[in-house]
Amino acid sequence: MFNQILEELNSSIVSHGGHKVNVEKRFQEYFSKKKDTVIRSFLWDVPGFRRWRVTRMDGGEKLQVLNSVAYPNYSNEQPILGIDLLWFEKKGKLVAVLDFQPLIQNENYFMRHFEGLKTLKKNYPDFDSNKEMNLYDSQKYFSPWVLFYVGEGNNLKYSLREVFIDFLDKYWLIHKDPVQNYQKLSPKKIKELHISYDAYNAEVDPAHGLFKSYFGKEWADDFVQEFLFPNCNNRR
Ligand code: BLA
Repeated sequence: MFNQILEELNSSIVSHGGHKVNVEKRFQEYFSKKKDTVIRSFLWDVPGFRRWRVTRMDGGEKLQVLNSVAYPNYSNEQPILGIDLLWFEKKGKLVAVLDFQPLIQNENYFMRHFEGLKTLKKNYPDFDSNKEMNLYDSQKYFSPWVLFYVGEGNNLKYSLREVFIDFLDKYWLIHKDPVQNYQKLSPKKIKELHISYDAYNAEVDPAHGLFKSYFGKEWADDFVQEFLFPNCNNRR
């Protein structure tokens, strides 16, 4: 279900000057103990970003995942791009979360970066499951306009691919045209917030339990701490 969306993501990154960089061997591709599931990860070097990671998990009709996080440079206070798409084909259940993940919950900050996402939220009213967020704290690194769908995947009103393309386009817009006329966060502060983003997510991400069951505890621990959220141990 997500191959096409992954291709859209890759070509969008390339068209913005990105190129693939090497991923450590043990995280590039890893098979489950039963060999029926594979997880592959990619890293991109993209102008304006300090890290852009992409993970695709293929567990057949049990579970498909496309997950990506893009961290802007520490000199840029714009939100972190967060994408988490899960398709449980057997159950017919889709979980789709697309957000500009805010570094702080502040009106002025929202005004600087969220006009585009606000528009999308109006255009896709079905992506409104915010209230059901129970694993994460919706006040921590989620925006009030997070596009969040949980439910039947087969009769979604819109094409997920179109929503995805729209979403990415809006993110590139804030990247190219940052609003200048407000006080910005300092690079030092941005770095601290990126570090606490990783620390928080390494702690709560439901992926960890899932990875443990498929790939074993040791690999799961390493993958979460060293690949997904490598800044998680940098807290002083
Ligand atoms: C939910 N994400 C989930 C769930 C799983 C994953 C298993 C629970 C699904 C369910 O409801 O049954 C899985 N997360 C993954 C995987 C990876 C991962 C496999 O990181 C890594 C490859 N999660 C993110 C990002 C966002 C995010 C970047 O990683 C933000 C856009 C959001 N995932 C997110 C949210 C939920 C979720 C909001 C719903 C959880 C809740 O109800 O609080």
